[in-house]
Amino acid sequence: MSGPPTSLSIDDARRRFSEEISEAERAASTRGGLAPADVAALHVAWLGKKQGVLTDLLARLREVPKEEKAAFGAGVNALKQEVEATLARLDETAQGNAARAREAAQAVDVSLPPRLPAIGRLHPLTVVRRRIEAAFRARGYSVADGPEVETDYFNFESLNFPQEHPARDAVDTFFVEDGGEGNEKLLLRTHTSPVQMRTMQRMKPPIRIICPGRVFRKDDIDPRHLPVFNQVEGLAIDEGITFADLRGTLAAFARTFFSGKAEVRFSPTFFPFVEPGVDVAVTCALCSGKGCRVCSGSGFIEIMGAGMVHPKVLAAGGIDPERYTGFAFGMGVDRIALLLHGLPDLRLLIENDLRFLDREWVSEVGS
Ligand code: 2U9
Repeated sequence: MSGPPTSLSIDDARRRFSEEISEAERAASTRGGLAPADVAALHVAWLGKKQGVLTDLLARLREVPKEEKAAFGAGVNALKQEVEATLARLDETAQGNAARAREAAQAVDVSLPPRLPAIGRLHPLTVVRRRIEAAFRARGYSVADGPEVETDYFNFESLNFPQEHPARDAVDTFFVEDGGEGNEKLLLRTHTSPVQMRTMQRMKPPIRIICPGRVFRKDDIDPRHLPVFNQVEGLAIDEGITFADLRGTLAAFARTFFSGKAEVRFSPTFFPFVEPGVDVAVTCALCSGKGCRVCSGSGFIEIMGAGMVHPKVLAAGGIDPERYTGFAFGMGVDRIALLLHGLPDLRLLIENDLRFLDREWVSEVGS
């Protein structure tokens, strides 16, 4: 707009009005059409009491020669009515445009994917424990559970630990309370073996169970030791079970859990609750047995202990050692997670650092 066209004739003003409307409509076309404010601005410019074009035209009536006054006045009034009618129509359109714009701004896009809550993921220890459980469940084992606070009897005595065994000392074991005169010592279980003993006392053979759970030992914390860690132990008892069954079972587990080509290697060792006892090494999952830094070049990694259940332990479990035999094994879940994922430090598993926990811990090994 180029200033108020005060010197215009009525026809010029009419032309000018339609030009200004076209101009305003063009300018508004990219933002969804005329807005109520555009129409209000035209209203002020054309019909405004102070400087509106039509008010000015009417004011010029004074300057018009007497004989033309009537025609001029009628002409201005006719134009004023046209302007009012046009602006009223445009205002209606503009109100409609505004309503549509408001609706569009409030519209919900139902096709947008939802913002999902952060639900977290399984802890690497849970992933490893569940895979161990699945490997044994597939071979007919069931999962047994038991108390974390145990008696000396179930944790040591019934498992053939001699009275003077160092593990029975307060240096190695967390004792909960003395129990007082005549009462049994209570302690935090140092292995899940008491679960097997309790199961033996409750059930008749055949028994095939695995016992996952937390265990407690008074170890100083370092990259390879935590005072609270996780084990899975297992027990199979039936008539005629031999060391060959132990070997076959653990070899099958190694092939399921680590790799179809994994082999097991046994070396003799001693545990009070088994005879003979063995340390069990499995083909290194990282180098497939070629030898690497993790397996110290040997191609094998020790991940389990095992053995044939000691006759005294069978007897303590109420099972006739003349009729039944069995094997048992145990492994540390934390240590296996450490090996599988190449973790430098066990403490990563318990520090709850989300940068560590927010990774996908589904093992690629043997899956
Ligand atoms: C009963 C009879 C026998 C369970 C066994 C091991 C060998 C063993 C260790 C592996 C690493 C513990 O986590 S670890 O430090 N376990 O070497 N455990 S045989 O033997 C049993 C258990 C219960 C009634």
